[in-house]
Order: sequence, then structure tokens, then C-alpha cells
Amino acid sequence: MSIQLETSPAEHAGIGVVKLGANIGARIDGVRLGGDLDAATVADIRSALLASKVVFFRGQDHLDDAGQLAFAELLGEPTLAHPTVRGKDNPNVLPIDSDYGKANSWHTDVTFIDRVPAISILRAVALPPYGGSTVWANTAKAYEELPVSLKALVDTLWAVHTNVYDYAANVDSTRIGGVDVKVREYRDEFVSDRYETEHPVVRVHPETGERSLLLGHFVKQLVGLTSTESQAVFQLLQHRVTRLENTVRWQWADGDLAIWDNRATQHYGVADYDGEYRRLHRVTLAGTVPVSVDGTHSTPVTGDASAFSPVGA
Ligand SMILES: O=C(O)CCC(=O)C(=O)O
Ligand SMILES: [Fe+2]
Repeated sequence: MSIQLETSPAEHAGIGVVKLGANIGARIDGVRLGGDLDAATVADIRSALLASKVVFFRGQDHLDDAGQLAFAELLGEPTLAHPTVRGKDNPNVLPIDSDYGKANSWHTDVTFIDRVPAISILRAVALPPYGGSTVWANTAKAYEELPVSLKALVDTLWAVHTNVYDYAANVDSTRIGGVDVKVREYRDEFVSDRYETEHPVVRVHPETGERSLLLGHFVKQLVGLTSTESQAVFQLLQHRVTRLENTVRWQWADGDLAIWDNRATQHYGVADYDGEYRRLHRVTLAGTVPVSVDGTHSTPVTGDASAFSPVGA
């Protein structure tokens, strides 16, 4: 009987790519990330990212914010840290800091604006002694596996996304003491400007041509449906996205860095580290305005995101 190792390394045009599951995720070995990386390696990383949707690097302890940003610039054009949340030390770097909030609900980054970031790059800075992994789901695979009847439904469906979504549903009730004040401050900053955008529920990927489901926790309403219907259809589709077989879970170690294709994934920061401190730094790269199956672009309803990011190439 022959045993096939799922995790056996495969040479991916010069870089070591280790597949982590059938549907999503790969680890890339033997690369030292930085602003001086050669173009061929950057191209290899990009194609591994497009194929696997999220890629992980270990041993990048040499990186600081400047190094992370310099590397990010090789893959695209960095956005500001966030449309409403100011970068604390660097205008292009968003701290994901457990004192200010926990991203423990399924989402695609910054979908409440028209120019949804193409790629997110997240680096471990301070990790809790246990827990605090992140899970990613493949939204292209989720679409691909829908029965034709559901594809027909979603191909013409649109959703309103907003940054003023129902935070109460996502607040971690275990938070204690003065932490809540910071959480409230962060939340106030998050919603300091209101954004709303109508996106197709199915977007066509600008690089791969793949169709993917564009949903996540910023969705407020599916266009033309009542709130109840909207909730029911949203849950049905989200359930398809977050099926365990469609996900990969990464337990962070010092020096780790993850890159995900924000056009083909959702993610969830698992809040299972009690009151321990956790901090990661994120850089996002400018993205294009999503396009539906019939070629219609997303439309901003409220808010102007041009200061956050140009429309990516
Ligand atoms: O905390 C996490 O693991 C995920 C954070 C997050 O949502 C992000 O970096 O965009
Ligand atoms: Fe996120």
C-alpha cells in the first residue's frame, strides 16, 4: 500500500511550496522576505498566492514595519492603514492589537468601500502563549462547489456592505477591566466615517478570472430581499464558505508572515487566548473595484475611499 504525503514539498519554479490542504493554503520555505527580493521570486510568490489563496512564511524575524512595507511594495501598491483607523507608528501599517479588538468573525478585509484591497500581508509581532490562530476560507472554491441552481441565484445577487455593521454581535464578552475603553475607542474610530458600497455577491477575479463569493461580516443586506430573507440567504452562503474542508488554520509562531488574496478569501482570528496580549501588523495592497459576472462594477453608496487607496492595477 502506498501512502501519499499531503505535505510533501513541491518545487514551485524555484521556491519551496508545501501544500497544507486540498482547497486552500501553502507554506513557502527558503525565502528571506524584504525589499531586495528578486523579481523572479516575487513572481513565484504571486503565483503560489493565486493558486493557494493564502501563503505562510516562517523565520522572518528580521522584518520590522519598514521591511514588511518594502516587501509589500514589490507585490503592489500599499494602501493607508485603514479607511478610518489611523496607523499608529506608520501610516501604511495597521496594528491588529488585542487590547483594541479581536477580529473573531468571518470577513474579507475592507469590503465596505469600492476598491477592496487585493492582498493583505500580516506579520506576527507579539503572540499569546496559547491560542490566537487565524483561519482562512477559499471563497472561489465555495462558489465553484455550489449547485447550478444556487449559482444561478447568486450570479445576479448584490449586497450592501458597511463599516457600521452590528458590532454588538461580535463583542467578546470575556473582556475585562480597562480594556473595554480601548475597544470602544477603536470602534468609535472604526465608524468615524460611514462607508457603504454595493458589491456583486459573485465577483470575477481580475487576475485569475475565477468567480468567488464576496460576503463576510460587513454585509448589511442583500439587495431586493427583506432582512429576514437576506439573513437566511447570507447564512446559507457563508456556511458554504466556512465549511471546514474549505479552510486552513495557522498557529502563529514568532517570525511568521501570512499573505492572502483578499479577492478570494475570508478569514477569522480565533479569540481563544483569554486576556493574553496579541499583536500582528498588517499591510494591505490596493485593489480594483469588483466586477460582477455580467461586467458591472461595484458602486459606492456612501463615503469616498480615494484617500485610502488608488484603484489598484
Ligand atoms: O487577528 C487575526 O488573526 C486576524 C486579523 C484580521 O482580520 C486582519 O489582519 O485582517
Ligand atoms: Fe481581517
